[in-house]
Amino acid sequence: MNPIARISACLTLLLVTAFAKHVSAADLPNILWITSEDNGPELGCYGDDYAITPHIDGLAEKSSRYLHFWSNAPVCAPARTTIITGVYPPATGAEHMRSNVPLSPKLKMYPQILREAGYYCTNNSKEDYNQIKPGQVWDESSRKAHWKNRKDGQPFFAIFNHTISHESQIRNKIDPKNTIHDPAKARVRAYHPDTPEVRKDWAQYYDRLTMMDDLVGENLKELEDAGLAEDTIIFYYGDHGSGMPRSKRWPYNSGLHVPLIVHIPEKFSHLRPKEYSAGGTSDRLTAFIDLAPTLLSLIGQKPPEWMQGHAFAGRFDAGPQPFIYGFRGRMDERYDLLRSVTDGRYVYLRQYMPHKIYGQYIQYMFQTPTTRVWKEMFDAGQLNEAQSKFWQRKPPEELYDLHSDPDEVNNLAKSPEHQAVLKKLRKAQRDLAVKTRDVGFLPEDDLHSLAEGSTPYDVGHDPSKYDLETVLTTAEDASSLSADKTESLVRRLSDRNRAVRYWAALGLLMRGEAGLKAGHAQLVVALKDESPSVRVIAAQVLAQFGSDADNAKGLDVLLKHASVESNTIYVAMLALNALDELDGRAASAIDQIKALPTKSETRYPRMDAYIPNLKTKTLDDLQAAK
Ligand SMILES: [Ca+2]
Ligand SMILES: [Ca+2]
Repeated sequence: MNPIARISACLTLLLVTAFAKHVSAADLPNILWITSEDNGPELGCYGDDYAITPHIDGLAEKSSRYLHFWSNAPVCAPARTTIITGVYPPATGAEHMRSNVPLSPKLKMYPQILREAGYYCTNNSKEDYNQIKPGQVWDESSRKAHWKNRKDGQPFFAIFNHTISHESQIRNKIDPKNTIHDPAKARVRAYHPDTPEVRKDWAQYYDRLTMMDDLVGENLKELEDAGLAEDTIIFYYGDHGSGMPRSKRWPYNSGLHVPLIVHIPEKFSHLRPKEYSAGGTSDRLTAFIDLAPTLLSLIGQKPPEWMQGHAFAGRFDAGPQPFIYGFRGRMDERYDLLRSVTDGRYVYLRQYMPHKIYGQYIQYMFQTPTTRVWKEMFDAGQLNEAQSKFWQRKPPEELYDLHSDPDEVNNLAKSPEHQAVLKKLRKAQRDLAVKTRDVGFLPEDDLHSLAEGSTPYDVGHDPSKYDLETVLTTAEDASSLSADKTESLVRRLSDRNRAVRYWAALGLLMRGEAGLKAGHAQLVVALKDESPSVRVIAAQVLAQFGSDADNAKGLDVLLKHASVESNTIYVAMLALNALDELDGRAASAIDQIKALPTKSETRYPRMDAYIPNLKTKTLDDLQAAK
């Protein structure tokens, strides 16, 4: 070999070695995520004097604490689904609590990408994803999953999720030795009544947070004892707001704002975001949608184009963003649809189903004493305006100023001096729906029938199958409640797009007697629509607001669609919700409702309780009224 060739070969070898060293396992950070269930920033380090959380506070002292971090969804499964895919569940059809939707082959779950990069990935242990896993996602996902089981020298990504703070733990029996918070000193939120039951639930919630904090302390100690503290990036966060009613399940700040503490040790200081300082805060707007891209950025990988969030640390830090977003679809057995957005100070909500009350009866939610006493006091006329709102119908738009109104009870949507910020946030919310191809505007049954042989995400991204702009505009016109739109909604009952017809029928339902009067003839025709969702909504309008003859026609259609044996579960849930909303106007059908099946041959994993719950509540109301 001549000298030049020899030098060149040496250089190549050096470069290869240097590159290999650059990506070697030893240089990749371990990443530990400690997460806790159903808790907002009710922690000492977030300035909550009532909270006793020394371990998390200690972690915050050497980390960066995020002031505006949203979980995107206010409830477990859709929130966790956002994280695992890095795609908004409204774009993948996985927004409904709960569901079981196939993942587009164009997408991956982020641990698959980490594992390809050499990481040992463990989840201990809750998954609760609304998307079906595409093959192996974790090296281990179980109560035994632990970074300790990795191969020598292998970098790890490990999650430990603490369920001790979950909604169910607020209302169960607690060991007296753990009841350390005095209910008399709890802060009762402006939307709740101030009663002993409500104070007790808030106090037990804080007791559970202290117990959760001890477990976080154990996770941190374990890491230190293994000598890994300087090699490991740590995230601590809550999975959505507190399990108290109107936090969990509601995409207000009270349901979406969660703590996020990020510790990046000195060894990886090059991965810290600009504003990082130990013991300091970050006022960047960040959310669950950003977690997967941030993880990839921290291990030096460019996040794929299909991920819909922004890395907020690491090599591909995308910089500060102007907004963060929230959403709510079906909650257990109850349909609803709304979207929210904040710029950090103002929170905007767009209600697409304003005819439904906020506090629709969800069997699981009503197990909490606060929910029950709150509803009883409303029924007895004992609540003030802010406390009553949860049991009433919704306005199409809401706007809250977190500076002057942290409990979000003073709606500024009609305030003249807030119209500029309202318009800004309204546009941001709409822009996101268009940009991410939100398929939440399709009835759940249509979503799945359209996606047969494909996936909801792929349907949503195919303009020939989903005319988002037209459907969204109809949903906006319907839910605006504006009388000016009634006539055009009647016309759209015969549109060729079935989702447009669905929103047209819903728009008439939202307008009650006026809707029926304007579209009576077209609603009768719609009882034979090719779309079962359109048939059900048209039947509800007739049965709820029509003459006795209309009522009989409507009930007949609803009862046929409420059978889960002869319809999909989505159609059956829609029809049962309609029957429940009819109350006394369904009284003549009580025996037929009793005879409705609760099981079908088709399996719907994760949804077993919903049909029985709907049937029970519908019949309980009818019996009580007798
Ligand atoms: Ca949760
Ligand atoms: Ca009812």
